[in-house]
Amino acid sequence: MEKTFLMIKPDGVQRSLIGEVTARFERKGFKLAGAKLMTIDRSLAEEHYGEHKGKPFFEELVDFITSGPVFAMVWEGENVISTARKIVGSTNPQEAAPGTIRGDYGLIVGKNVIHGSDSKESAEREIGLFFNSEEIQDYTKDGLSWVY
Ligand code: RTP
Ligand code: MG
Repeated sequence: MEKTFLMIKPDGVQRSLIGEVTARFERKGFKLAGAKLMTIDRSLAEEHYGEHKGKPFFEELVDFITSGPVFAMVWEGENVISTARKIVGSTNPQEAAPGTIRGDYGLIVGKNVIHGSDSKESAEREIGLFFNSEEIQDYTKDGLSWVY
């Protein structure tokens, strides 16, 4: 099953949005396969955002993403990579549609609450950067005959 990497950025953790954000993916029906609160060091930040190296906002982006704890997650489901990007919304919260995470909670592009992998290749790369295989859970939700 397809997996994606989602990460609540330091602004989202500071604003106590972990519950609000994770609830949206749970309600949608996706499955949480891994999660941890962690602080990213500079080298991991530079590797994660390597595609943006040299851009004018790169230093600010690395400063921000290493400024406090993030909540890193792996989510699983059919077509989860592109569907999660729709749930996340446009990069600039001022352009993100209401109903998306960035549209509902974000204010400025540099502090846009959450990261989501943008392709299958990015998802695999980012999951590998942030999680060991033992930290990814493989489980099913069948057999819940006591939930209705
Ligand atoms: P992300 O990687 O964090 O999920 O965001 P994204 O795909 O929607 O956007 P991306 O182009 O990958 O940009 C990465 C992050 O860099 C910051 N940014 N600042 N000041 C600017 O013009 C600017 N452009 C991008 C944003 O925080 C964006 O999420
Ligand atoms: Mg991106």
